[in-house]
Amino acid sequence: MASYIVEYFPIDGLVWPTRALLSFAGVEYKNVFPDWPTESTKTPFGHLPVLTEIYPDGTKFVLAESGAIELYLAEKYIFLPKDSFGLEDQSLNCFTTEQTPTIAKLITMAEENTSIKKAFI
Ligand SMILES: N[C@@H](CCC(=O)N[C@@H](CS)C(=O)NCC(=O)O)C(=O)O
Repeated sequence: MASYIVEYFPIDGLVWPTRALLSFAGVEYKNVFPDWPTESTKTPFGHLPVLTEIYPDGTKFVLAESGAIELYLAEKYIFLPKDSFGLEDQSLNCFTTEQTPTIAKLITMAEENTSIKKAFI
């Protein structure tokens, strides 16, 4: 069975669904908090979260973008309904996807403002 590294900041932010999916799946994962922004160039798009899947033979698969990570894990660990790409699910998906940039902006604000940061943690 694969194990995982979840790279993000030490807050829930955009990554809580990923951590929740990994917990629900009952798989082993480790949270890693990169030294930011120094390590940003090591990520696929200069942002977090990044998921690394590590197979028993040591090979790795790296995936960025919270939505892609969530869909990958949800599909892999069978949390998606049969009609997961149908009208009803994609209608919900359009709302959650729309909120992602807003949440990312709030997190950037929180990084710059201690009182906002306290509200997140
Ligand atoms: N579309 C990306 C957005 C990622 C994103 O903006 N992440 C923020 C944190 S929530 C980040 O890495 N901020 C630090 C930076 O951009 O330097 C996703 O959904 O994963």
